[in-house]
Amino acid sequence: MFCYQCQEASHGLGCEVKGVCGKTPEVSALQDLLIYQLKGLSHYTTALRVLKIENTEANKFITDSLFMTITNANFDYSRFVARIREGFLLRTQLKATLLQHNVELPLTELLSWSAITSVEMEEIAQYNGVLATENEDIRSLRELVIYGLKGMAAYVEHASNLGYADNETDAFIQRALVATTDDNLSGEELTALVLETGKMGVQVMALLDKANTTSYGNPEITKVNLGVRSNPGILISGHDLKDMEELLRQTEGTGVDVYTHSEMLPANYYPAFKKYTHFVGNYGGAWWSQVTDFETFNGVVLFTTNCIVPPRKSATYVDRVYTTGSSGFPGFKHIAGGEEGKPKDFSALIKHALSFASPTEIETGEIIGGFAHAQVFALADKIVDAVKSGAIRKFFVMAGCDGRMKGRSYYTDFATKLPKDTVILTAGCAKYRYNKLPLGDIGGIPRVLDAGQCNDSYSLVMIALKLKEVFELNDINELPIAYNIAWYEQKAVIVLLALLYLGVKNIHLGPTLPAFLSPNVAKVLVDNFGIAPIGSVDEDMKLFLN
Ligand code: SF4
Ligand code: SF3
Repeated sequence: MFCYQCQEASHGLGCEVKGVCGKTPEVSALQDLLIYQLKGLSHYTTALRVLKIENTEANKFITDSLFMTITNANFDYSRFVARIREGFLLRTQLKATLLQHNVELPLTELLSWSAITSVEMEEIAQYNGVLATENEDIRSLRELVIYGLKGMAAYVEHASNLGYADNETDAFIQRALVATTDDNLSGEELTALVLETGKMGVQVMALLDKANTTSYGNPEITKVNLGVRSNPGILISGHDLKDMEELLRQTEGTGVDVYTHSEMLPANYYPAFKKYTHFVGNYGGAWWSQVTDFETFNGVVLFTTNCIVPPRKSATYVDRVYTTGSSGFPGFKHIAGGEEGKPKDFSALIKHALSFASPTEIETGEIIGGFAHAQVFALADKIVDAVKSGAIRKFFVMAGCDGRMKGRSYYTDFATKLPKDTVILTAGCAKYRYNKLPLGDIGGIPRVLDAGQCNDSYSLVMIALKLKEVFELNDINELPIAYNIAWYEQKAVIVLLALLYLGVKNIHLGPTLPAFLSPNVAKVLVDNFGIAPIGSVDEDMKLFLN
């Protein structure tokens, strides 16, 4: 196997024996093969699009499959085998439609390979993974695009679950996948594609923002309870708000309480979810703390997306964990999507939840969040006054991901050491490094403003653009905003590309730079965008504040 798509890539280079994330070489091979298959399918869908034929089934297959290969989303070998088999059927169908229009694509290996058994699949994967591209710069650019597409696909899936779709995104994703198979594209052309990926990233995040806020209202300032009640509970994790809605609806009146974990915390900020009296609050920390949080939670857990951590051998919670959507893990029960137009059926896990004790309290108190764009715009006058009077000296965008790596204590230390006249703007699970610290407020404005999930980084961009307008600046980089972003998986990649597309410069990225950036590609990012790795807290603090 070879995988270097996330921040945990072994030795900062890539996982070759087994994923640090727990991904087996067999699952890694099938994920590679699925991506290879998606590239082939995209050749067909792109050719069909020239004939003005849109295949919605293929669009969904491609985005959902990309999502399945995101770090920590799906570890289930059998789901990938089934998926690839489905892909073959789809390919036959797409090919037939093209033939009906007298179009036949040349049958290259990419468009004609087949495998019947899973062993054959693994064999074919050996030659078609990441390392199949020999030139390290071209490989780096191709993978940078693909990881951006994976992140984008996740957001597309969430929006589509709420009924918001946009064919332009599908067309782009598939065109970009095709481009990663084109040996004639130069480094410059691929670099342009990287930026175009960022542009589409902005569009997709805007679509998801619209889907979320139209469906559930604008997030509002909310004090989220961290304690527990005495009913049995269901802990919902991941990012899918449609699943959140369904779970709340179906648990109402059953005697089961609902708590959020990790990236589902921002669900607490939405008006439409607040009306449920059995929605208690948030339990535990960021995704990697699940290995202890799930033990003490006692009840049923539902993963709607990443990040799943393979349970330890001693884990007692395995039989009470469920997955749905693109997520999966062998040994966890999977709840498939409802039939066309029908909601998912969570009755089995609700019944299961009733057989457990209530959660063990691991903390008490509240955390505050809900500072997405509409809420911050409502406070704009107050914030602008605070900046003008000097009460707020600088904003620090510290969005992104959290992770297990020891060096991530940097972000806790950084947040702690920031001067009291600075404000942190955050989104994504990175916030767990400092969202429970007593950092206080500036004239009633909390010093940590949490906009929501990683996709809500879009809100942070909206806020920056609003401030640029209010202060009548020409360039977003003239604002008193510094970017100190933490990354882990591919959703952070699309967020980063989106920021680059919007012209944000001098982003500091940590805790380590991506292994998939070759020295030359990293140099392009440094030279053109001023991207830099993090240093020590004290050095960085000095740098940012001068
Ligand atoms: Fe390694 Fe990350 Fe790939 Fe897992 S996803 S195999 S940790 S690089
Ligand atoms: Fe976190 Fe996995 Fe990226 Fe949505 S839950 S930000 S790491």
